[in-house]
Amino acid sequence: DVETSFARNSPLSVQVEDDRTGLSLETLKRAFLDNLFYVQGKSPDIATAKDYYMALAYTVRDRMLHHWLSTGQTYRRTHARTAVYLSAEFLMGPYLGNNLINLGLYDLFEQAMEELGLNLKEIMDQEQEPGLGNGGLGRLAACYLDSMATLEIPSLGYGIRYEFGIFEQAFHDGWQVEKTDQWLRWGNPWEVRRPEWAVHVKIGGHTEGYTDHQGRYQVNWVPDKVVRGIPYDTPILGYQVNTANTLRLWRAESPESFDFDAFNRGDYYGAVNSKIISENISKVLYPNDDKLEGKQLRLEQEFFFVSCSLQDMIRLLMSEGLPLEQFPEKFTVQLNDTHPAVAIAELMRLLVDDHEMAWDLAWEITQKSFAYTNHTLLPEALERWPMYLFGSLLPRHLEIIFEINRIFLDQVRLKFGPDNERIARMSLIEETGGRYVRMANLACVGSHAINGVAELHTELLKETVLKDFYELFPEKFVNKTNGVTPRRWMVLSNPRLAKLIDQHIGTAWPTQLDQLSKLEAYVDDPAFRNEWREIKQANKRFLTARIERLTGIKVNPDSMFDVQIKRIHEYKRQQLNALHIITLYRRLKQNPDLEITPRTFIFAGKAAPGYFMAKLIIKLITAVGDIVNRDPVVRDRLKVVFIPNYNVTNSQPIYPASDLSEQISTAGFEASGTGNMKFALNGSLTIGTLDGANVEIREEVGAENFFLFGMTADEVTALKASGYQPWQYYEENAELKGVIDLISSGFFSGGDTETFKPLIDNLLQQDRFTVLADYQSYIDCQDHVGKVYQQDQENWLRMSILNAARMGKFSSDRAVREYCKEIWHVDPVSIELQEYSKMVA
Ligand code: B1H
Repeated sequence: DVETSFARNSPLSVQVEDDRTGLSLETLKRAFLDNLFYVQGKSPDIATAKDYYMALAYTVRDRMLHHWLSTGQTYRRTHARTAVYLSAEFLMGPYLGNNLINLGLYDLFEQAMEELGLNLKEIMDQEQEPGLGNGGLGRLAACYLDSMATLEIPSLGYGIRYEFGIFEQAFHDGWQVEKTDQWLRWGNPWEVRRPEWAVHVKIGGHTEGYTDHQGRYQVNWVPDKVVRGIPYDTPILGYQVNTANTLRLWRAESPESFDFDAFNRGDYYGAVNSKIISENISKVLYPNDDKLEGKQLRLEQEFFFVSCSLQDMIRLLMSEGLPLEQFPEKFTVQLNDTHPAVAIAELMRLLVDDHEMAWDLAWEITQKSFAYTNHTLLPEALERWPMYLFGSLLPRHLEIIFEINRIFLDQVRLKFGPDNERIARMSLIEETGGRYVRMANLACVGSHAINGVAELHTELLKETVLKDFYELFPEKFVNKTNGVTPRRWMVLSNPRLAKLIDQHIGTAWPTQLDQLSKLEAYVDDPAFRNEWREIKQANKRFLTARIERLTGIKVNPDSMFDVQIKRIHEYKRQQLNALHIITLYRRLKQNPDLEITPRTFIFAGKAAPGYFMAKLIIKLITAVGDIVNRDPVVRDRLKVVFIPNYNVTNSQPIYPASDLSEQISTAGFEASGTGNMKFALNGSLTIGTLDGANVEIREEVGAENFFLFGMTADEVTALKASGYQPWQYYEENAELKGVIDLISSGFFSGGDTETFKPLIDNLLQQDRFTVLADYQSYIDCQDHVGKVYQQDQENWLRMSILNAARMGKFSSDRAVREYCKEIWHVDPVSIELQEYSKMVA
């Protein structure tokens, strides 16, 4: 151990700590200044805030490397069975604060910075988060990496190092405008480029059959381009353990820096161009959440990172001296939705073509290796690739998929007889009007386990989109309700509440979240209740200041903070929330002295750039805000704010400051939701439908501590089957009619009646997400919410405490433990820090 006693302020003290590892206050300060000088090349007098951030990040990273190298060495030495998470998205959020928390060094670094006249939080604010995901699916991957490391599960995350992550959202005249994300502009101190483990990925071309020297028929894939994948590794620390796992993201480059053929022909620009084309693959994240964009480049991205990752796994296997047949013992591979499902065909190709393995053995290995998580029932999100497109990029994979399909459909016929409709539905190839490769079908056939992300979602999967597969493979289906990491979503983002909890129930709860139930003992304790209330107030004041800085709007921290933060989507029904705001506004206009609960409506979230209706919903919210926030009749009793550029960084101060969590999706459409969990964990109450994980949250916290409204999933289905006519709800509900008419009149659009017409027409005529049918139930429920908040504050507080106390189930640790036990069969491996001298090969 390099720690030595250190007499502060003594001129005689001898410093034997290493600046790269030492943990004393003096060493941390010295190390920080050293990195500022030698890594950033700055002296303190000319250093910028970004320089301070970089110097601090390197100082923290230096203290992670020992964990990281020891972890890798232990896994190699013990041939540790490893859980691989394959995901097109990892929405990691800022690393600095999280790494300090997980190292247990947050307070120490805070003090070190203070002694240097700097402020840790201000330095943390400099970090540009890697926005390598859209929303819940990408953030779930990040929470699972945190939990796997904390549970000491050997694991690897594989994905794409997008140069441009999710766009930055700005506003122009109340409309969303997109600006490109530049997260790499200032450099990324957390990653290490590993060119020595680069791999080649073939794309396009054709296949050729030949007979090998043993007389066996083989196939050779002759591509028309090859790209190089370079891994960039980031250490993923567990909380208060030595484990540091790896997130390995691939960047696409050209195999040589020049196309030498073109170069020799004197075509310099052509040569450089081929490099640019290769690099396109990892250039930008597709910004759709829950919607497929059938673009060639997207398929190239999916195949690119999958092929890189599988080649890398085979390299790791062989480097441990293990035979290829051991692949499913060494690795278990979780497919995060179908985005990486082409892995099933690619592993078959690698085994059968490149490693000359017999088909049946390769198929056994493949099925044993993969498991598939479905994240959505929305038909528009189900990936299907036009067959010609798929075949032109991946000719060999299409052949392999045909062969998998031939054998699979024989199996279907064997079980169900000649049921042609069933066969048409289950085929890996869709042939009804255009031919498509169905990725969900491929994922189901090629995996040994299939899971949904909340109980209701898994049941609906079995009854609807995957019904045929459930009937064929009932044993493959399991539920794995999502979870979130309490380290980021409590310890880091709500330090005041975390401290209060520590003082009452001890400090084990961040890794044993069920212990929060011990808080129930304090629900009637006046001192505890008081502190709970004051912490919420303090968090609200902090957010109030932030809102003013970001939007210029002054909100009242004593009003109810009514919050809906998530991607903007019609099924999530931000428009229903807007209808409620307008309802309250009309009531005030009609009766200015009406007693209402003062509320601040807080929205944040991005709309996919090509999703017109979502952008129009944003415009409606900002337009309503423009009127309501200024109208003197309102007397500041209602405020509407749209916090721009929702991302992990900006979300962290919002959950702890919320009173009411809006989880109002049409029942049956939100697979799980994870924001719902972050709110309740931080003591906000939910107004919600029986959708996704809301159902289970309500079960845990108790029906009396949850504001339920709206139709059930079955009722929604039944209403639609009976011929839903939304305009009838409009005709028959005077208040709803008044609200809709006010929007139609141009009241919120400067007299212009065209702006919101598409939205209104859609609600009255289509209303796919039954907004009008749920309107009255929502309004009644909101009226009740307002009453409880205003007139029964003691009960509200009690409900808030009980919500947090009963959220133990929703830790991502619980979810990961379930995956480990029931799908992956992976056990923890604890890490002892190695001595460097023993790490020499
Ligand atoms: C979820 C997606 C998604 N489900 C396609 N599906 C994408 C689909 O880029 N694409 O093409 C991107 C994302 N994301 C979300 O997953 C669900 O809507 C949430 O309900 C769920 O909580 C989350 C995590 O399971």
